[in-house]
Amino acid sequence: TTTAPVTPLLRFPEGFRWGVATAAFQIEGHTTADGRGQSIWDTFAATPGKVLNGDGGDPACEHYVRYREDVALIKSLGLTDYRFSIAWPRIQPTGSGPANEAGLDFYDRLVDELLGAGINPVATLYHWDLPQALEDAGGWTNRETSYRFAEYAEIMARRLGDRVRDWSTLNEPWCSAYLGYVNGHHAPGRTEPLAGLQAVHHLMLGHGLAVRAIRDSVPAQASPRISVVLNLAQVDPVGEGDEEAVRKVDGLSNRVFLGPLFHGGYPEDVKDDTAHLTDWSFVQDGDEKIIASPLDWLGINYYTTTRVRVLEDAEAPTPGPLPGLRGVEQLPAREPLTGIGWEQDPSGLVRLLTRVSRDCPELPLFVTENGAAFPDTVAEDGSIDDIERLAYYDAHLRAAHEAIEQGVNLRGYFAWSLMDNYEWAFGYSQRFGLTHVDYETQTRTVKRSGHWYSRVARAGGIVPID
Ligand code: GBH
Repeated sequence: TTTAPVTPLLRFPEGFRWGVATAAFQIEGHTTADGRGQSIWDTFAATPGKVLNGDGGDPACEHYVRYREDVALIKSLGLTDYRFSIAWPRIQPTGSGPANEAGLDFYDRLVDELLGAGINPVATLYHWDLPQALEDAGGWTNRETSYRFAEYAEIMARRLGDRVRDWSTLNEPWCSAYLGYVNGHHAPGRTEPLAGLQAVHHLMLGHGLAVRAIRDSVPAQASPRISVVLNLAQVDPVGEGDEEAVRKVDGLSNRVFLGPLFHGGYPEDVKDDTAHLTDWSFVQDGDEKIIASPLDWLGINYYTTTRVRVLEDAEAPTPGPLPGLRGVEQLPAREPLTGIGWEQDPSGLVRLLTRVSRDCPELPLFVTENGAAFPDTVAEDGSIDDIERLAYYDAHLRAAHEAIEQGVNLRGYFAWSLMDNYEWAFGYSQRFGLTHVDYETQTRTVKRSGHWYSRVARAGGIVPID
């Protein structure tokens, strides 16, 4: 399905990694197989009104039984890396206690299949599927969850650490904390601003504990490369005088994570901005040191951009997911939009990468997700001509290249996603895949964007749109 490599228009550095990403709940299906426990997303999806059309984690892409075919697909695209997540409830059905062998065995087989195909596995431990039993005990608002997460990390490092080198602890703690506990758009669907800040801290504490657990538990010969994946926001001011709005939104979106990871602790201005909600006494002595455990790389997920301005009334609450935010107006998305309604701004990726690079000069960076949803049309001959998605990838890869030229230490790029899948609160209505999935037949068909991305990966750089 792919043609011979061509000379790229824009060449990426030697050794640049070309990957695709997925997440367990979005692709696996078979949600009750082999002793898998219930996750907060099973509960949420089964709650009327939470997910479009009441869609749940079945069938998804039935990857749980089709993983061999999916690995072969990744191989056929000529990609170097596959970023996937492990479903905690398959490993510990209630979030604590002994591991479920059948669950471990699935990821064992997946990793072996990848290695056999010459694809580097990049494993994420937590992509939002918290065991429901832990949520029943308070979820990420409960400090105990951080310790449970580290135990789970240890189980996985012991089991896969001889073969998996690249680990991410959390995917997008911003989403877990703010969509899960502040605006309730994601599981567990709570709407308590204070809970959102507690969740931030317990996610980050869990991250730090997990980093240590992985380093302590992998086999002696293994040298793990450990990371966290953040959906950092590119925040721009509407005009002069709006810097204060940028500071606040950047604080709650970005620096609340980057601060304890790389700069010695939670930013004072973020604590001040949220003082009406909490005195941050949930942060205990020593926690910030644990969160600062050294990382080998940072994953950044980028989709869109945000413009903000100050409100005259600095105390006026700003509706939305950022806990306790006041005095800020977020502007509506501008054209061109993707099919899910998010603004397209490739230049925002350059600004974001150069900023993080200035912030953390030595740190290797990866774009761990980037992509676009559009409604696809399957032609008579079965082909999918998704030129809008292809153009989105082309523009964002050019942006990534531009960032590298500006000195950013960008080591790889993962498209979201390998295939159409369960898009959370949007159910199966939004398609992000380089590969089309027919949910009736489970047939995978590589789209025009997927064929193009395959040529990009083989060429080691951007190739013409044919
Ligand atoms: C990622 O989330 C997830 O990791 C992945 O599982 C998911 O499928 C993928 O992206 C696509 O959604 O409300 O208009 O201001 C990304 C979540 C998307 C959250 C952009 C913030 C802001 C858009 N982020 N969103 S808007």
